Amino acid sequence: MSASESHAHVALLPSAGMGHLTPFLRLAALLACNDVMVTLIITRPAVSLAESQLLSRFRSSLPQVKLVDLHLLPLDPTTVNSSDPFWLRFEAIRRSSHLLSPLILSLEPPLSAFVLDMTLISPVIPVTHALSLPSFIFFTSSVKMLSFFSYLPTASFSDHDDLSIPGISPIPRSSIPPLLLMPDSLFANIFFQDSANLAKLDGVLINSFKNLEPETIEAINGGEILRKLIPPVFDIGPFMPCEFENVDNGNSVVTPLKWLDEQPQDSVVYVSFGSRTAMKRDQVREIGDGLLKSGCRFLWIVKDKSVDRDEEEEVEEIVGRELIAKLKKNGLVVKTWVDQRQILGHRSVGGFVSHCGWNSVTEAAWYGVRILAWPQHGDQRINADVVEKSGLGVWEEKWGWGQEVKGEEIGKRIKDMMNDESLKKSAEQLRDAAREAVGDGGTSHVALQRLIGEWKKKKMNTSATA
Ligand code: UDP
Ligand code: G50
Repeated sequence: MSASESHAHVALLPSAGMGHLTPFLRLAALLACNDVMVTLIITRPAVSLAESQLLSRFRSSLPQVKLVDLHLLPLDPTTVNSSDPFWLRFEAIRRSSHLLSPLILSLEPPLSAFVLDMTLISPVIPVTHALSLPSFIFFTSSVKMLSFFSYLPTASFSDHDDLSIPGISPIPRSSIPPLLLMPDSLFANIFFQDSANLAKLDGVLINSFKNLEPETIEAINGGEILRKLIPPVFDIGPFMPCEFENVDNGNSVVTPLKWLDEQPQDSVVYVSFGSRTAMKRDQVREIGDGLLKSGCRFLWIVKDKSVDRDEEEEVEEIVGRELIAKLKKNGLVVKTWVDQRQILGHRSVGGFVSHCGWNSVTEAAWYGVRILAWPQHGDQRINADVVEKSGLGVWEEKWGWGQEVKGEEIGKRIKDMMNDESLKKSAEQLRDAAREAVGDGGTSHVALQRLIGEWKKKKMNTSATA
């Protein structure tokens, strides 16, 4: 049997931003380790420096994965109702989708399946269908968000109602991504268009696992309504953070890892709002005040620009010199890109103040680090609910979208979270469940093998009919 007959060959098409690229690269690594041939389609140019750097580390660490470039057509921003650089790039990829066809045809051996980002469904499906290519999405958020994504467009609910989805706990109106309630926004346009095309897919890959979202995974697989709206779901997470993500912060005087090495076990709270959430200056200062008041040791990543953060301003100017001087006694404040994987995996880190981007949630679960959820936008309140219900963390629901929270309250919540022994235990139990899920015979391991088996069959069928 030739290599092309014994292996599945899949192409992956991520969307823009670290929150989409990172899990796609982890998926690529996972598939490559499971004997799948992987071609990764890279859209050029990248939005952030962080993405370009991650890609170059990935390229040298996994040379068996083939990288091909897709050069995007320029996008006229006046034709799009958004100023968010990441959503503009999603739209640019969508408008360049027709360029995929010749690229796919040039790949050898022929593909068994195509795995695209969930923000690219409606423009890419016609391309893959015209080539009779089985098409899957990788949904880079929670299963709960997937249920919401599939169900919202068919739901009728009034201005004040919570959204009831059969089989899962209701989603309060206050948790709906604000941009979805603005019908002309680019986000709402893409969301509703893509959701209507969900049923055309052959399957959905998702970075989640049974114990993290038991109720929702059950409702999707067994429930009458959701099963009809969503193609087969493969819960194959949590994806293991990988070596190629290693960042060398070597030229700073005190690197986060060196500093963490000197702290007692389970004593540090790590504070980060992901790769693209910029905080208002006043809120940054309230967080600083809250950290002081918590009395805890902390590693705080400050970010006040949405793209990258190695901009001109020093952290002293953003936080304020006086406050920084006080903060230095009990913690480390940085604004460079850090390797979150190594931080969450460090023995001295016990808690995580997180915006609940889905990658951060799954990484915290993987390392058993308890979360204080503080969602900022998009899917993050829906994810925060998952965090709370699973026992991975706590969520102060009344901290609303974009509403300033005072230092006093932040400090109290951090202190409570760090002192909560039962929360610490339940987060650690979730870590054990995560490792069991991806281990031999675990639910995610079985789902992955089933998926790869299906891809191989699809491949055989294609050659049989050729
Ligand atoms: N991340 C990191 N270092 C940073 C900021 C973020 O390694 O300084 C990683 C984090 O571990 C996660 C991703 O970037 O894998 C961010 O994705 P997430 O879904 O948590 O949030 P987003 O940035 O998309 O809002
Ligand atoms: C903001 C963002 C990226 C992103 C999300 C944001 C999600 C994920 C769910 O809110 O909410 C999702 C969004 C759009 C879509 C399908 C699924 O078309 O910058 O992923």
